[in-house]
Amino acid sequence: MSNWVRAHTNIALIKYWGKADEDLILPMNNSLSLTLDAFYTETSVTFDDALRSDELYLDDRMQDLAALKKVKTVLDLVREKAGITSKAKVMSYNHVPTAAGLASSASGLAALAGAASLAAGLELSSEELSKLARRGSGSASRSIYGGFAEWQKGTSHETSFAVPVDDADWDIGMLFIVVSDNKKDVSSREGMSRTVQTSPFYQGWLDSLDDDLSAMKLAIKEQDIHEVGVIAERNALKMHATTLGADPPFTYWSPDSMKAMEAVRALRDKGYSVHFTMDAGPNVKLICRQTQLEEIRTHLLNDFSESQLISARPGPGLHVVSR
Ligand code: 2P0
Repeated sequence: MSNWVRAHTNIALIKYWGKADEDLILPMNNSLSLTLDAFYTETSVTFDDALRSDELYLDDRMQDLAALKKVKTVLDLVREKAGITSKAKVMSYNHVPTAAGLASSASGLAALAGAASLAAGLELSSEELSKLARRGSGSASRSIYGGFAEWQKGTSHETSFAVPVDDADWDIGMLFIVVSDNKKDVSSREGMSRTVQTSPFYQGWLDSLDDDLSAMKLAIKEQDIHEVGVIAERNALKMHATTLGADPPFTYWSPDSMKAMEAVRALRDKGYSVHFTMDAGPNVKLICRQTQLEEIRTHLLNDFSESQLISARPGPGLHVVSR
């Protein structure tokens, strides 16, 4: 039997930004995402009495202790649940179309939660897997499911997990514009923590979320690509605005991010229903009709190269694969 588990990455349309509990990874707000076919991680875990410490191999390269930190949190929880004391060897492969820094902790930690629980003989429900993945990385809680998923913030480990919203079996797609980044990184973990603690705009972000979330759920139910895009774009811009108010201030935008945003606005002027979202980095992700992905990509080739433009469609949830 194969012990390889695959999880696909997800992009939030209503963003997770800020923790109420940094140890348990309880978020300040609910978030809602679309899982995509284009990027995924495959992972296997082997518990082995002969190992003296946990080992993590990413794309066949052994990782250091810093990279092992999130992984160890998930492994420890699985060991505790299953009554296992042995250390683990974790093998993980990221599948991304370009070497463009799109490797995601969402797919990585979701695949790990699946692979570690499988190796330990635990038969966990999707809800339990979502909680386990969350402890590694918040956004991973949503990658347990295909299509649209909502991470319900909860107030404790037991009540904070994602649930499926819609299988996204309709005319929606995403297009990634991969742009260069010459700036020093602020990790999302550091960025959200600094924003919660110091940005006077953070409360405004929180106050606007219920409206965005309920409008988004209605737009998904009605399969309204225009409204989904409008709400996702305004939600992302509000999230990014909070970082400018932080102390010290920071932004994830690069000049090329703004060039990509302008290209999206120009496509709208041509009549396309296309909007953008951005995460803790300079890449811009377009939300549009799946049936117009290629047409939109062709327009964007005027401003960006082939390798900068990656089309994505809704993808599946966590599943076992043979390798
Ligand atoms: C999201 N991001 O909802 C938001 C939008 C980035 C911007 O989830 O600290 O890597 O491991 O819980 O999950 C990135 O945060 O952070 C993220 P941790 P994670 O997709």
